[in-house]
Amino acid sequence: MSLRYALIALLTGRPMTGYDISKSFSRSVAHVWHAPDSQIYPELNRMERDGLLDSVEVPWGKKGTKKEYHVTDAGLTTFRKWMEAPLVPQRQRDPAHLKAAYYDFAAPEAVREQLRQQQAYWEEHLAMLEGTRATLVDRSHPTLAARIAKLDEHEAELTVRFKIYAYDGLIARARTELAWIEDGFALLDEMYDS
Ligand code: VNL
Repeated sequence: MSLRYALIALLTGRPMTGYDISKSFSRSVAHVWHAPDSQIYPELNRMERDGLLDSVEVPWGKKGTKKEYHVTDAGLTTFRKWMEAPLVPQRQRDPAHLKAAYYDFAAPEAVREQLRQQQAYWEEHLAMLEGTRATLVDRSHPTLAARIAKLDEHEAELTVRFKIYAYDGLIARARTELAWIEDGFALLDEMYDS
């Protein structure tokens, strides 16, 4: 359900074709709400059917056209209502933590390998988040740059600061995951002699 809010959020920046949405989404909103293209395209259709988005045909290639989506007034109202509604806390649901509680059922080498894979993932993810954050700070992120082009400086500052705030939360989490993985290696070393 939140995917539609994530898509409205993106499209409040500027109207986009489905292809632009998919490309831009993966470099921005996906960091806070991951979704594959296989969910995005059908959701855009449903959102247009439900009146949250509207589309116009824009030229594409030599003779073709493409749908460019924009947020309708109804879409913006729906989004604002959701933004101001109470936040429902998401209960814990992470296989890494489920497994961690029962790693006594697995061979230590298998555990070590999974910790290594998790570590590689989080290191890469952290670097990506920090890189993206830097493009928000200097306002060079293309999605953000297009969004703030039509804003005055005070509005632009507000837009940018909240985005940086969101990334600071993601970066802090990634660092915590990495420290926790280190603790996992230390626990293996302590409990199994090699
Ligand atoms: C936007 C731009 C969002 C860059 C982002 O992440 C981002 C935006 C939530 O303008 O919607 O990294």
